[in-house]
Amino acid sequence: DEKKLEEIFSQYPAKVKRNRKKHIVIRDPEQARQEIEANTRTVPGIITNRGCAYAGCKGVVLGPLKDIVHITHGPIGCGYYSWLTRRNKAVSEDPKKNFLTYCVSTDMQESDIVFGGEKKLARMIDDVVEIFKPNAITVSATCPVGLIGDDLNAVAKAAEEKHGVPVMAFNCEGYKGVSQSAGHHIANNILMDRVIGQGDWEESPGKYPINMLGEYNIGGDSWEVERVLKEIGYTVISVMTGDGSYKDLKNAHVAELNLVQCHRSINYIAEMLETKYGTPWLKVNFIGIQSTIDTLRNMALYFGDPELIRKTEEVIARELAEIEPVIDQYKKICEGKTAFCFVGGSRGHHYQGLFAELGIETVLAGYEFAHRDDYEGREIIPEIKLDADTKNIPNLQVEPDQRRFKLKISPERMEELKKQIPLSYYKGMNVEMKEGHVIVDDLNHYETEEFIKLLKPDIFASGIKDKYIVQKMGIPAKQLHSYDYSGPYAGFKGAVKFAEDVAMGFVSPTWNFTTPPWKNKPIIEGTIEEGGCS
Ligand code: CFM
Ligand code: HCA
Repeated sequence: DEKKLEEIFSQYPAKVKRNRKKHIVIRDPEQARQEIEANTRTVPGIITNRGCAYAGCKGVVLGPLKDIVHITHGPIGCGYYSWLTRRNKAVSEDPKKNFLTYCVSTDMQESDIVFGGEKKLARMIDDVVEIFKPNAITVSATCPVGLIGDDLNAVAKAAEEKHGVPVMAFNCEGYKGVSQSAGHHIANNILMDRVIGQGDWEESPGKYPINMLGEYNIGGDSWEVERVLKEIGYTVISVMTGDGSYKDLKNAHVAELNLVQCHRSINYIAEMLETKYGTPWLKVNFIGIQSTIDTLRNMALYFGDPELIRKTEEVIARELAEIEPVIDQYKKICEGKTAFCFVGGSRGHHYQGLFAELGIETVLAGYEFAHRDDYEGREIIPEIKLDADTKNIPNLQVEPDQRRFKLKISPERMEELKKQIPLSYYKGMNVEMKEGHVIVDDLNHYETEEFIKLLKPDIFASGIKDKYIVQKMGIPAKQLHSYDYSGPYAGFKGAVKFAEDVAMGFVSPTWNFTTPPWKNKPIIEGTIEEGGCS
């Protein structure tokens, strides 16, 4: 396998080869540790699937908050191309307080770039307050704003004083980091500083209060998860940020447990909530049937109430009885196939379990922009060297809240629980991958084609940027970002929907009309000369 990898690398210039080698690991469970390089700059000229800091901040973390008007300060392109493409669904009890379908941008022109855009931004905030009366406003900076030096914070502060509405500025210029990941961190800091804890609740209105962090309600995922959680008896205080709101987030401090679905995008808030309010976080995974069951059991164990444990088992049994016969028919189609699973920062891991439940083995997986801890586990965090790109992002330090800090469980019980469930811990993706399987960080289009030729997967799961290239190679491609406009895929019913969509991908007659490259191209190439082969 190493030899075949060398062949792929041999096309690269020496410097690029040295770089890319560090981002690719062939899984060997015998080795105590296998280091992977991650969260570093993409080599210029390489076609990556990564996005920018603005995408991670405004697009991913802030965008789903429905009662806030999100202003993109910059030329129209950044706003337009981040408008509803992520499929984060939301409904509001008050239809006048759901602004997600709007695309609000200052539409900077050449004269604004030359003379500055602050006045235009201030006027836009005035208009937004007057027209929409939102619960809050965010202003996200795009690249040119940082280059010309508009002072977003000053404009936001003045507008906030003028209107009495929270106006939050995010210096998430696209170039602020090596990928979306920088934008997650920038958004996490300000949500923690300016939103969470601003509410006046001192206790939860219901039993077993939880926040769901890193769940963005793509295709309705969080609705399916909430359906089950509410059935069991949990009180969902807030979801960060799918179908979320300023109104809910400001009281997030009353939760007694924080669930972390996507570790990459929100581990900062999870940690800060633990420091500030004494609330532990639990790594959860609602993708896949067994992962959902394990997660529900872990949650029940944390609260430790026999009635909650009983109810959890009752709901699990009922849900399973409903879905098993349906999913079994799709399994028959999927059994024995292989997949590539390459997504942004957490789905590359989470979807492997669901694939396995359908009998599909993931032979290559990776993340666009996750960090080493998402691959190797949180224990390696102290070893990660902070480079200049990372140091560029402010690291918010929080202190225990004098009035509200409360240990939710005793330190002894916490230690006991940590042995059984992933409390304030994430083990990463790599330990779950089998021997010989390939882990690739920041996979690029050249490597995509080469690995497809080498490993011939039956299905390729990733995003819009490579989907069509892969399909033209004769391989069914499944978008795990937008779900190809389907979903939900989370929880019990989501697993069935996923099985149905994947099975449909395999049986589509389309594949009879395309030929994979290895079927019409010889594997060995050479020329025939008189007197023999050479
Ligand atoms: Fe987390 Fe996400 Fe993901 Fe992500 Fe994204 Fe996304 Fe993603 Mo696209 S927050 S890291 S920055 S799970 S938008 S909902 S699908 S790349 S794997
Ligand atoms: C983003 C959003 C994205 C893009 C999806 C894709 C999403 O990174 O800015 O490349 O298919 O999930 O919508 O990740």
